Amino acid sequence: MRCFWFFLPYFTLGQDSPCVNAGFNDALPPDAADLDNDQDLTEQTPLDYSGIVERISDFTVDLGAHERPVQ
Ligand SMILES: [Ca+2]
Ligand SMILES: [Ca+2]
Repeated sequence: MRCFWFFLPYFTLGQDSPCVNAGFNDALPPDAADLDNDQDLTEQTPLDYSGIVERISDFTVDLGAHERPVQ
C-alpha cells in the first residue's frame, strides 16, 4: 500500500481561505463507511479526507474535502 500523506499539505485550506467555516454542518452525510470504527453508521461523517482531522473544526464545517484544524 502506497502512502500519499506526504502530498496532503498541498491540498489543505489556507488560513485566510473563504472556504474555511463556509459549509453547512447539517449537510454532512452519515458515516456510512464508519470512518472512525465506532459501529455508529448514523452519525455525521466524523473525519475529513485525510482520515485524521475531525470533519467539523471550529464549530462549522469547511467547504471541500479537507477541514482546517484550529491552530
Ligand atoms: Ca462511525
Ligand atoms: Ca471549520
